[in-house]
Amino acid sequence: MKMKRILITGAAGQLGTILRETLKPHAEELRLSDITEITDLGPNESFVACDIADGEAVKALVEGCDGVVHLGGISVEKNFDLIEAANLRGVYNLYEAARLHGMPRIIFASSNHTIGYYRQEQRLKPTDPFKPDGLYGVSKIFGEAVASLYHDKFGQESALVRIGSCTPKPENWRMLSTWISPRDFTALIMAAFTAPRLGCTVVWGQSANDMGWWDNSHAAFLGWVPQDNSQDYAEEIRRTVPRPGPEDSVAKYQGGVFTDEPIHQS
Ligand code: NAI
Ligand code: 15L
Repeated sequence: MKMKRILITGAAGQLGTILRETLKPHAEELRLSDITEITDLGPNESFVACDIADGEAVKALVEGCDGVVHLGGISVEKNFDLIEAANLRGVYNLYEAARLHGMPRIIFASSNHTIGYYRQEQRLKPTDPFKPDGLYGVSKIFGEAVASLYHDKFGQESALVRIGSCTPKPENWRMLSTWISPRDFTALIMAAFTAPRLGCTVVWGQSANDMGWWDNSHAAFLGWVPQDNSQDYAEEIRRTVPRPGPEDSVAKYQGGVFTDEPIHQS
């Protein structure tokens, strides 16, 4: 099924740049938005400059879209003021705008940093308690909570994708567990947009990695079956990337080096 218009917020970023290409065949139009201008627009792309902290601007942005991929915001650990504007106000503005404009399904780019303080030996289900590794992770928990509220109160459907690490291929030892390929992420987005029922569902954003930590069996009803496996790159990583020591945070905690971050001051 081809969608009419998919909105991608944060479209100028790392993931947005990848998904612009992979989502192109699935929509008549991609509405790209960011605070950073995108100038290399393709034939089925349009660009709308928008700070997601600006509620009125977000309302105009969402109008006429039948699906939203919400990537915009702060994507690493930063001070609270920055996170508050982009990730807290931003996600609230998006859900208010969606409520006003027919409740298009939202794919919310949540993160493994909602649970980053779990040890790597642990295996997690979506119902396990949060263990954020910083204010960034806390902001993604807030986003998940807003999505849950708007689902229960208004019926807004969302996929809360706790993305591990989305890159063309895994780049280090930790990513052998956290990696999701762009192909699998794109298929997940389209499954969430097209499934007869989405509800408000947490999905671990991971490929079918032999070394994965997270159980996605609860989300089988979406019909998403990831095709890629970091194992295909394991030998290359063992050969080219030095193995971290067992006491290094990157080998100890699921959130890796994010657990080493201080609370940044404004
Ligand atoms: P990124 O930092 O490359 O892109 C984020 C984009 O959001 C940037 O283009 C930035 O200009 C834009 N942005 C920042 N503040 C904004 C605001 N106030 N209004 C509008 N746009 C704003 O991040 P990346 O890697 O592309 O990640 C995309 C999303 O996925 C983020 O929400 C991130 O938290 C989440 N995520 C990404 C993972 C990954 O592996 N890349 C893993 C887990 C979560
Ligand atoms: C994230 O949430 C970040 O946005 C991304 O830049 C990566 O650091 C990723 O998690 C990760 O944990 O690998």
